[in-house]
Order: sequence, then structure tokens, then C-alpha cells
Amino acid sequence: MSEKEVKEEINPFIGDVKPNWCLGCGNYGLLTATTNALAKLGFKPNEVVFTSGIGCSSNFPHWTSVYGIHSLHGRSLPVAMGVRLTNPTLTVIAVSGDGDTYGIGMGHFIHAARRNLDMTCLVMNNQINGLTTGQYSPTSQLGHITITSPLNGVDEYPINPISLALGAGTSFVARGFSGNRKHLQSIIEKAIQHKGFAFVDVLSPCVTFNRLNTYSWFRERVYELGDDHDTTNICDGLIKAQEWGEKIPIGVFYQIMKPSLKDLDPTLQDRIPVNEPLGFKAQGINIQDILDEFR
Ligand SMILES: Cc1ncc(C[n+]2csc(CCOP(=O)(O)OP(=O)(O)O)c2C)c(N)n1
Ligand code: SF4
Ligand SMILES: [Mg+2]
Repeated sequence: MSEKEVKEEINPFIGDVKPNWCLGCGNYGLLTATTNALAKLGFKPNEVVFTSGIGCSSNFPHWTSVYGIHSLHGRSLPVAMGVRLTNPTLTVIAVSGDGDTYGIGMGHFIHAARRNLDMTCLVMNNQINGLTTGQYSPTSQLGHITITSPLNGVDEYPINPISLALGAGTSFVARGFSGNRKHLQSIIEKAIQHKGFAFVDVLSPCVTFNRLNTYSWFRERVYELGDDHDTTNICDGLIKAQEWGEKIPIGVFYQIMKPSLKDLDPTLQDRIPVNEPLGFKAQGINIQDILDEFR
């Protein structure tokens, strides 16, 4: 679908249920960018699955028309890996928040990155726990006064998701801003098309509980990485990842092609386990015979 067609037609990826996010929430930008990207790339709704954890951001799959698994807090990635391994015909996109992915789900994030399975991971990073009404998160800014840091503000250094992803071996690392939707959509298109683990940290302001990192705060700071940035050089990616403050780069920091766990493990190749018979049936065992043994 061309950009014009996507705009003119009703986007088939938008669901019947309207989002209950606050008016102005950054997550709307990602929802539009992602559904537009899928339509533009020519996918059909039944070819895609979203997995999520818990949080305002993790309600994302409900607002789309595609398959979705709204799982447990921090578990969007293990569920996504399970889907990827059992049904490789589906395009898998894990969607979640900063608390979900960089807090309780941090271990899964690192291991998903090093396995390099072919999937996309979109993190709506609002630097706060939105759903639970504004506790500080692993990406909250030092000194940020929140309900869990009411006196002197946050006293733990924030995680840098970009350098963390690079260090974990992620083969596609990018950052987008939901206030720059066209640019965000172009990044998501590249992430979905990437063969391997594609990670996008999306700056997605929480207009209700984060009054520090607002749209205007980001608009004064974000700039797009130019053509002079070498996306194949991890050292250049790591240097750019350190920029945060006066200037915040958005775009693709790093992209390489490398084999995935699936390519390396012979037992995982050329199989669609979801099409194979399961359990007792597969082994030719009659369940009634087993039950009879216990009578
Ligand atoms: C095991 C477990 N611990 C804690 C919670 C409570 N909880 C629900 S959402 C959430 C944080 C969500 O933050 P984030 O992922 O940043 O999502 P946001 O709401 O900001 O989009 C927490 C701590 C939970 N649901 N399950
Ligand atoms: S509380 Fe924040 S993150 Fe949650 S829907 Fe509202 S603006 Fe979005
Ligand atoms: Mg959050």
C-alpha cells in the first residue's frame, strides 16, 4: 500500500475497540505509526501477532485487529520468542513499556537480544510507571520528583536502553519519538523488515504522570541521525548512544545481519511446530489406556 492509500483507506490493522489511553498520550503516535507501517508493507492482519506485558503501553494489542497476547508483567519477549519458534509464518511484534521491559523484564530483554530471533521489540519509554500512577521507572531521570521519590527525587542512575541493547548483541538498534510520527513510521518499517531481533526505544511522553519529559522537552532536544552516521559500526553506535541531555539523537544507531538461534540450532530449522500433532496423539498413545492403568 502506498502512503496515500493507507491514508485514504480504512487501515485494516486498527481494531474496533478505541484506546482508553489519556488524551495526548505518546502511545497513540506509536499505534498509528505501527499500523500504518504494517499496511504500507503489505501485511494482512492475520499474518501478524502482537505480544505485550502489563502497563498502559501493554494494552496496545487490544486496539488493533491482529492476533494479540496480553501476557504477564515483563513477559512480552518470552511469549514473543515462543510464538516465533512455534509458528514462523507469523510476523511477531512485542510491545511494552519501560517499566515492563527494562525493570521486571530486563533479563528477558538481554537474552532475546543475544538469541537474535526474527522479531520486533517496540518499547514505549515514558520514563515512568504510568498504569500504576507514576512511580519512577528504570529510565526515570536522576532527580525526578515522583510519588516514589518525593523528597530529593530519583537517586538511581537511569538505564541507557540504546547502549544496553548494543552491549547485548542486538542486530538492529533504533530510537524514535512519538511526536515525530513520520520518522517513527520509517524506523518501524525498517525494524519489521530486519531479519533478526530489531529493537526500537520509542520516546513516548506520559502526559499525566511525567511532567518533566514532555513533548516540548523532547522537541527542544531530538534530532535525526544523518546519512553520515555509519549504522554498521558498533563503536559509532555506542558513541551516539551516550548523547542524552541537550541533544538526543533519534534514528537507526546500528544494524547488521547475523545468524539467529534458529539458524544455528538444527532442531529448529525447517519446522512449523504449530502444524505438528501434539502430546499423546503425536506419540501414538491412547490416553484411555493410560487412564485404565490407574483404575
Ligand atoms: C508481577 C507484577 N508486579 C507488579 C505489577 C504492577 N504493575 C503493573 S504495570 C506496572 C508498571 C508499568 O510500567 P511501564 O511498563 O513503564 O508501562 P506504562 O504504564 O508506563 O506504559 C507495574 C509495576 C504487576 N502487574 N505484576
Ligand atoms: S497514564 Fe500516561 S502512559 Fe498511561 S495512558 Fe495516560 S498518558 Fe499514557
Ligand atoms: Mg512507562
